[in-house]
Amino acid sequence: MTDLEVLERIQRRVLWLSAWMVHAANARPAVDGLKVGGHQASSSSVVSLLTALYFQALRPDDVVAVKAHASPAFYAIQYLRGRLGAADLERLRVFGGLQAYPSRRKNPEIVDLSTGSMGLGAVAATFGGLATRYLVDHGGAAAPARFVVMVGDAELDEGNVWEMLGEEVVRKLGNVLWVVDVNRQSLDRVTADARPRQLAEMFRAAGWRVDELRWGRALRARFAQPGGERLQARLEAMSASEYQRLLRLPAGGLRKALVTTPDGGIDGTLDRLLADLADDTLAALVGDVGGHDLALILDAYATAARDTTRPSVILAHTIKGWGLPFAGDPLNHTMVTGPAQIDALRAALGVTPGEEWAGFAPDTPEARHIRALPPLFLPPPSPPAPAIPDALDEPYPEQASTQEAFGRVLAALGRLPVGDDIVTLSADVAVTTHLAGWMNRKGVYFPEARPDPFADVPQTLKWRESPGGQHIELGIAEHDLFLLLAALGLTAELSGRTLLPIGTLYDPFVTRGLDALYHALYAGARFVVVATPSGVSLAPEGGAHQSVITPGLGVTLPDLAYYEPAFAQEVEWILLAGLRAVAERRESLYLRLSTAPVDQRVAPPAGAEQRAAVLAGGYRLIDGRRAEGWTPERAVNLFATGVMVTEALAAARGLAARGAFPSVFVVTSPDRLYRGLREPRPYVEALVSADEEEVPLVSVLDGHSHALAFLGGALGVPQLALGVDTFGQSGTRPDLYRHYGIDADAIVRAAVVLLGGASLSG
Ligand SMILES: Cc1ncc(C[n+]2csc(CCOP(=O)(O)OP(=O)(O)O)c2C)c(N)n1
Ligand SMILES: [Mg+2]
Repeated sequence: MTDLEVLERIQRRVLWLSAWMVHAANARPAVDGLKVGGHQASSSSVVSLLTALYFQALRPDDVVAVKAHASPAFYAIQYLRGRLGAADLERLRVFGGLQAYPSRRKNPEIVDLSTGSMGLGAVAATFGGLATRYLVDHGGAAAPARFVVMVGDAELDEGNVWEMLGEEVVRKLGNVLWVVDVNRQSLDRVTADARPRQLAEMFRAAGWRVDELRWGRALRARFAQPGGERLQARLEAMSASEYQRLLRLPAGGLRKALVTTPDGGIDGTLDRLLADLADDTLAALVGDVGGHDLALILDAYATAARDTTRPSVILAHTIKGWGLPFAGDPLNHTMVTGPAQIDALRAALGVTPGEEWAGFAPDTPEARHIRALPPLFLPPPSPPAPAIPDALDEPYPEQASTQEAFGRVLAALGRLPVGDDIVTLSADVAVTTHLAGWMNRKGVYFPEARPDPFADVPQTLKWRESPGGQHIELGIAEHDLFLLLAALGLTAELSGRTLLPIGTLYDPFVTRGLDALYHALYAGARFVVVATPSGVSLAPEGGAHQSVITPGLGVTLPDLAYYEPAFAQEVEWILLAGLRAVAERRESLYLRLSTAPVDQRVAPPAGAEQRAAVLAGGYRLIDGRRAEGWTPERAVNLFATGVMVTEALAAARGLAARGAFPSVFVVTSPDRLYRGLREPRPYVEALVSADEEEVPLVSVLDGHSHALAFLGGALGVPQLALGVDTFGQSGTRPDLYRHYGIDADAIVRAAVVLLGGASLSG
């Protein structure tokens, strides 16, 4: 038996198992009345592509991002390769079992890279190629050696795919292979005709090697026969929908449809050319697309592997529902086989009833073939965590913004050994997010050294590009920023070397890449996001640049600690703690900063206890209880985040003058305080004393008020939550603070309301 015949037999089993797995999942008794789902059609279209990959072309140091909706086919393959048991397959979409879409974190023993949300996993995997390249250029091993990315054709409608293709560095990634499953169908319909041609041109324009598997060998042979070009012309001129329609016709009807001209006549020449073919043969021939021709696929994989100078893409034409009763049906995306259909499929694929879950017996050619294959990728052992210094002893000016402090902290880190593990990235805002000092020291990363034409001109930022650089500059593409963070933030798990990636962007544009950020966290990457400037404090820049909702995102995003420090020293402590959390793979950090200067002289003395409080989420800065005559009836607690500390301090002075007893609390992390509410003794409760049990509170932040609105409920006291609850606009800082009701006067007014105003003196 030839290798090709063995692979043919294996792919039939992959097709069967993937269809059966979904069928069985849907036949389970439904306790909640919900359809379980699964994707038989989407799996079947990549069965040949996956079989050729996993049973021949894949090397042990390759990782694969599998098309999300092909997970059943992927699981079937993992089973046949001995990495899953039949019992696992029976637990598709079961709680604690195999996930609906490949999840590295939920099924780490088999899934290399997580996918699911169209486009995101594919691009994160592509940037994995860049991460490997970066590691190699910084003295590491080329592991994983190659990133294979399998995607659906309609998946490429997602704009973030094209953001990635536009990055100059991507064309250098010879360790990336994309395989596009061109089944001409999306979820709803047959896709636009121009699409496959566009895909080829767009990849080519981006510098990729493009290989198109349009037709299989049988059809290609027919095209080469005398008159065959007429059949080829007819097939290639027709629309995708017309072709899909042909696939659905009974064999006899197909011939008629094929030879019928647009005006309803008969193309006699074509009819005569096909006369020697029986109806069934003709139907099989018309469905002979390249993406189901194992020999062509293997060739394409081998050729792609030889070109290591640029990324490759294989555009493989396939049939959605291949081998299934609903092949080519425009609505087959969600279809699941019924009982009669699965019986017919079982018979057609030669599966013995009762042996539905069987693999290959040890003495079969299939089993022998599989035993001879090199092993599949296994994640490396956890590397040691980079050592993060305990302190930097960096001096900060009397008036400093948190953004400026970040620049200083980073520059200080750059002078230490840990600086070698840090890689920064920015989507065209490196200068305005204070990275220049770091970049001047560490240089810009590019896989090849390129001269700086401005080298002889004095510049505040030197643009020195080399493979040794440690800053990666991206286009204005926030999805790229977060997906590159996703890749650089996963090298500990995939490459066995921990990087400390720090991405900077303007805070309002976090939402521009939010899906990608969500994916990066979901996939388990660990990194730091420095978002600056933020809020309406960026006054003259106006509403399109002022972030409002991001604090809420900071509170709600899982695996991401959100901090918004008030003072420079706090930036240092938080960044060091965040880097340690990344090094130890615990969580990622979102640092929301500002350009508004804050008087550092009002900061509390630095010390271990103060540092612990800052990291725990907040502390009391002004203690109203110390004032003479303090009484809880006239006490009010002001909770301020970030730059709002200045307004809160002014408000406290105003309130004290009116006979009230304000305390000022600095909330360094609304996120920590909120998460702490589930602790047996929430940290926020420890911030106030028993005699303050009924003291009302005012909260204020430069962002939407709801991010701190839980405090009153948590402490069981009345609260007025101040913040920016609508879009920003241009103005001076005082103008805007006044307009949005977050200035000292607004805080005083809110406190007076809570204290019942009249009882205050002055
Ligand atoms: C971001 C996102 N939007 C929508 C969906 C829902 N969805 C799942 S599959 C699919 C169609 C995918 O088409 P294609 O990529 O061609 O895959 P295939 O035809 O192989 O199933 C859609 C819209 C999704 N998973 N992710
Ligand atoms: Mg498709």
